[in-house]
Amino acid sequence: MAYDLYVITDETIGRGLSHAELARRAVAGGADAVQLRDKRLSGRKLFDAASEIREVTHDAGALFIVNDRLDVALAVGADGVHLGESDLPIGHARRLAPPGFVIGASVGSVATAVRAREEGADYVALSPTFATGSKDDAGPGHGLAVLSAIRAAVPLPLVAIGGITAGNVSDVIAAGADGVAVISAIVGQEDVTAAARDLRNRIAVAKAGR
Ligand code: TZP
Ligand code: MG
Repeated sequence: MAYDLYVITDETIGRGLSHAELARRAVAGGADAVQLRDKRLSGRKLFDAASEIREVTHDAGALFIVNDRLDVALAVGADGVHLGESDLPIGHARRLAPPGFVIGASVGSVATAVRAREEGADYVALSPTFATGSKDDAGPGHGLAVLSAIRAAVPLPLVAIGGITAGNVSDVIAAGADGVAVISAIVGQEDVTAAARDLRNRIAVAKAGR
């Protein structure tokens, strides 16, 4: 499972593009994973958007993760769900999910990352790694020292989320992240595909130099 470039769709940042169109442009630029995230949508509207993205990611061979909603993820045949502290407990989601279904967890420390693994998470995301304007309640960034500490303590794929840009992605990879999850650095750019391709290349170069 590759999480190198993990793009989160957000229509409020996406310059008028739909979730599915953002996903289409992101995977055209090499995104390995796409997460549908929309706190505004009803279950039905989220299901409709998720169904469209399911097709896009399936055709591209990219991973598809739904934020918050295990029910929607299961209903559309997504690859997984991303859960935070205010969502379903990981262990309960695990018991409802079929074998091979990916459960990702937002964490903010080594202790919460260790717990997420014990409960059955498949990857952990340090949230937020840096301060971000894309999530109202994100709080201050935890920073690269916490990222590296989680890397050393938790043998799971580690994703950095929050405030990742073309300017800092190399440092994030060097600090031990397996991948980066981004909104504004890709979804907020005029050319989503070119921005994805650029970030993907920077990640590959940084990994080669580790
Ligand atoms: N979860 C933690 S930070 C964040 C989410 C969804 C927002 C990331 O957006 P950006 O624009 O890449 O900082
Ligand atoms: Mg959540």
